[in-house]
Amino acid sequence: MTKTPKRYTITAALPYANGPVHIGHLAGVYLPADIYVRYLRSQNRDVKFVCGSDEHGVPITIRAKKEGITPQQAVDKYHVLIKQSFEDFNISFDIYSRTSSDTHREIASGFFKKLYDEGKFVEQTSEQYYDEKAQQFLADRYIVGTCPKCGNENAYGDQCESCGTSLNATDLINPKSTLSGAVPVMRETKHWYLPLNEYEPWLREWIIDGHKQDWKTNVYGQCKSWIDQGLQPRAVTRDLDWGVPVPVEGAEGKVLYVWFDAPIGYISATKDLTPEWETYWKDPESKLVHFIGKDNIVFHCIIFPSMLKAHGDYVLPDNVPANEFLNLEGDKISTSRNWAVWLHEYLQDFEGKGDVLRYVLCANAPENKDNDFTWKDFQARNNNELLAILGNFINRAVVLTQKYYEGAVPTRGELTDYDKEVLAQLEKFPASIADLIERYRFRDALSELMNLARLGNKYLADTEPWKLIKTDAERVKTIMNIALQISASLNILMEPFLPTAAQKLSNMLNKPIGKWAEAGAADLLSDGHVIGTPELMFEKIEDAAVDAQVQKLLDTKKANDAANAVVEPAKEDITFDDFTKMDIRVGTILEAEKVAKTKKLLKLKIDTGIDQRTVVSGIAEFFNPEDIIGQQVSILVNLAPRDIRGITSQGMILMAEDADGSLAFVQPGKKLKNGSVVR
Ligand code: B3M
Ligand code: ZN
Repeated sequence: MTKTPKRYTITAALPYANGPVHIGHLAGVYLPADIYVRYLRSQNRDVKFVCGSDEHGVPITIRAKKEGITPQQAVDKYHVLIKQSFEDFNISFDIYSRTSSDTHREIASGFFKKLYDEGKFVEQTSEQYYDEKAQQFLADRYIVGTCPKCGNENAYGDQCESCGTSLNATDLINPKSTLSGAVPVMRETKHWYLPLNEYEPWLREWIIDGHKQDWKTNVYGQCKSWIDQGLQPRAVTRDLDWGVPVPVEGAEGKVLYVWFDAPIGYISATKDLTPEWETYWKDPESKLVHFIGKDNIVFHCIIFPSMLKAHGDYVLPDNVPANEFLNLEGDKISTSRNWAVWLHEYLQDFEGKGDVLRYVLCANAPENKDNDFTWKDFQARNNNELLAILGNFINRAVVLTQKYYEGAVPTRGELTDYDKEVLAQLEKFPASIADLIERYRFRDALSELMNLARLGNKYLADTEPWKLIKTDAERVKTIMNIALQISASLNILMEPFLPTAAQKLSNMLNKPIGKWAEAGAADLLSDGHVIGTPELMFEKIEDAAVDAQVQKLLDTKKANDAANAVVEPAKEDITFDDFTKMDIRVGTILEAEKVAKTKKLLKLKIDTGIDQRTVVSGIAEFFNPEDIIGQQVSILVNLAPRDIRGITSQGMILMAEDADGSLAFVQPGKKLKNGSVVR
């Protein structure tokens, strides 16, 4: 057995304060981190859980520009929104700080200054991409191009988000400014570089030799391949006006690279939290764990550790349990395409159901591979698992106790072999769940928790106290006592995953949520203890609720398609005579009805001013017959009559087709006399 660390420093990636957070963030980073921390607290471990907004870098200035506000206004706006979302989902940070704080500026500056003074950087003047139109150097997301590693055409100047590789802007093929679209020119500028190549032997030893066993294969594999490919010096300063100023002479107008300052934000957040911050970061007996998404692996496993190593005072991460990505209904989550379930919107639509999302995202977490979130799965997991397994068991235990014993926990009589077997199984759950959590296998841990609820359900289904009550009331006391003990253990073990539901259960059992070490015991609830009133822990989610969410996504897709639709190319020229051959008039729809056994056809009667005639039109999918009667339309009256489904159609109504394929009438801008000529 490994020794229990003296204390834990747990970090969750600092989200850029450039937009709200979505289910991908929650599933990938904040939920697993929160489960881990809540578990540690239940084990009475000394733990600090730190996070905050990442408020520097190009992602912020780009957002501000898009919204026509200052970077400061942008981070102020999103910091508040993000912080609130985390609170609403019970992510239990000990502090949620921000990198624009004074503490952070001080710590980040000091960090840089120490490395600078000790000659840990290489100062180098080189040619960098510059946008002459925008009069700016093009760092990071200000420049995109093709990734030399994987061919992704939208790789940033510092990283390709497709393959995760960290890049220098000069690595990009066909670089383009995202500020003006211009092809950049080269211009000289001076920067400070962290010579990662010098840290290669050490990284090799620390990661490749040292963490092969305990780091996740996806994390270890990425690190190994980068190290094997050879590491390059990495610039840690930028020519930008938003960020922590570079604290040395001759660096006017330059700031720290956001990926230099942001991870230091973990340290400054800890300083804002506690005067003992240094113990959490400097004492070798502190276990540092970074929860992140896979696109951040290089920064947390290679670059930040090299910075920490260069600094010398700090501990290194013990583990970096990065997750893969969560997709949404088969498509990559994307802020720019609005393809996401935003946390604040979820709670507007599913009030009080934060735990349901926590459950679904953990049960389906992208721990080892990318995974897909679907609303059908969300509904099924709520109805068939949370409600049918966990909720059902608790409900039976609590309701029957109220009914038979007015809420007082009955005394157990002699135990059958089956009772003993169930209690023996119960006793093993805390250790098996703990073991999985300690190894960052939260999905499996949750499924093990549900197995305990299953055990409870099976016990009740097998013993049928509701039948036995008529024939053997003494036996029922034993059964209900055991069911209640299982409930009490569930209460402790579920808390890291489902904190709100756990609080509800605690109220129902009239007992504060105990600590992990107590769970599994057969006597958590003493004889005669009076439990509280039953309430429903979970509610059924109806089809209509998830259908509405799917519809919302379909609408998004439609809007995206329309925005991206390409306009049909122009047809060949025709002569004026060609045009005048067409006799187009304004007419009024007098009658409209569906053509039987067809989906698309309407039979219309039109007053063309010349006559009243029948036209068959393929517009039934877009209009109700009763809605269009009385409308004026344009009609081509000299089109040769055609037989459509046994009806003679005399002419054609002019329609315009929208990007999404929907149709609209081409109508006069004011009411005209029927028969007016269109030319
Ligand atoms: N803000 C990137 C991101 O939100 C970055 C993480 C910083 S962690 C120090 O994906
Ligand atoms: Zn790539």
